[in-house]
Amino acid sequence: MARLVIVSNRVPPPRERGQLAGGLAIALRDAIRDHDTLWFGWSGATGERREPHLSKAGRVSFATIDIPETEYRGYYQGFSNGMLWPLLHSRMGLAQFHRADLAAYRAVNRLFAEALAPLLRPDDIVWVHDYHLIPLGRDLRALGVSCRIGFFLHVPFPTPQLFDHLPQGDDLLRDFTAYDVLGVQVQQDADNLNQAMAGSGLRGRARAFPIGIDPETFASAARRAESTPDAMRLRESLAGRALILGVDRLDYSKGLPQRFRGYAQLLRRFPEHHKGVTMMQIAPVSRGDVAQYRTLRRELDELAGRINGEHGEFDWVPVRYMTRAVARNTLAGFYRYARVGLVTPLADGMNLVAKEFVAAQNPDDPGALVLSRFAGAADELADAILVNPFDPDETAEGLHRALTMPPDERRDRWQRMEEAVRRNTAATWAGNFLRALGPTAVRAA
Ligand code: GDG
Repeated sequence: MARLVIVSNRVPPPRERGQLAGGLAIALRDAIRDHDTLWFGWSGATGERREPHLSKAGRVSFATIDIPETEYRGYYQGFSNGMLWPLLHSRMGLAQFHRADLAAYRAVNRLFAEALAPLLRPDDIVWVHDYHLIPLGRDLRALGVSCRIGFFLHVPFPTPQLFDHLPQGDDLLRDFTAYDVLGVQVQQDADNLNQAMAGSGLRGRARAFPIGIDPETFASAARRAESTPDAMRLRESLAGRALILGVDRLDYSKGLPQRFRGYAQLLRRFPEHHKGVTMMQIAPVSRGDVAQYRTLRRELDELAGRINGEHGEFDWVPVRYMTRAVARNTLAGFYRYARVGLVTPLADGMNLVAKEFVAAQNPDDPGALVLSRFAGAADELADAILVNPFDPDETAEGLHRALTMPPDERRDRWQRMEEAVRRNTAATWAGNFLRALGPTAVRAA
């Protein structure tokens, strides 16, 4: 069987390599189990060293490289997260373009290619991940690499009209042509990317491969977590109030200020929920070194304070808001205990939180999901209460509906959502992609 080569900006940190716990690692676990695997990416360090750091854990070899300090900022904070991230999430107003950043982005991709090419064998199957590494395939081809190379974009792709704002965007579209398989999350992203490519005279062959989770593992973690001290403390602290739960990296694509306003609107328009609900938002800080993220954090601090000031009572705090991460198993227990999952990104490739929330529910008394129709997950989870997150009143109405939904309807909707989450798991996703990339890439399921 061919060797699988995974390339991503971040690779699992050394302490997680034995058990491969992180997001992408979980999604790729079955594929990794079936193959000798090389995982290639950034070491997390900056420096001038050119040779990769090599290590091995079981059947997986890791090769990581340092990025020169001078190029790191332009590549990572600059072009990847300061320009591409907002653009791909249709937030051009937040984007900052500098030619020097684009040059650094291209230079780092070439560096990746130069370090990776000598490690490759002709029958390897290479799978490149996400927007940091769009040019990598073409750079590898330029170095004579002939093996099969696929690319998966985890984030959305905007309309061609929006993408057209990117200076030298044509060049990036051409980069996509180097890949044998081009995967995106949902059909709308595939259509957008293919149209953008057609507009530049290129043949786009992007296809949708919606990512999933490992529902069994998540459900059993949630069942176990129900009786842990943390879950019991949460339950006690809520004193019978219904929990509305949000879990997101602190990122402006996740629609957090709009969500807070939606919740405030619930309290204003549906006073019967006063003292009957608590919203808890878990929002671990990410990309704290990018200015837009610091601004967002201040805005949320202020909004949470204002809602609590305006609606709170001496024995009721309407919003609980934490910027620290919670352990994964604890999180699973929180999902299970929540009456409502509130997932309202303004744009999201998929959104795994929505799927995790569904997987974690108690089948006899499942919670309701309020979901943005702009999350890729809305395609598969059509039985959620779908809302337009830009309208706080719609979010408030969705929350009211979720809080007052009869148990039978809650169960019916949840059953259909749970089937969808089980139908398309992380393993199905990786299997489908690798099968498209090469007939011998994975064993038939
Ligand atoms: C990108 C795309 C696409 C969050 N807080 C904590 C925590 N999390 C975990 C969640 C979930 C993951 O982080 C977030 O995944 P999402 O899919 O929701 O969002 P992104 O990070 O933006 O991911 C997205 C994804 O790639 C996969 O293709 O779905 O659209 O943007 O697993 O549970 N985990 C723990 N503590 C926290 O406080 N342990």
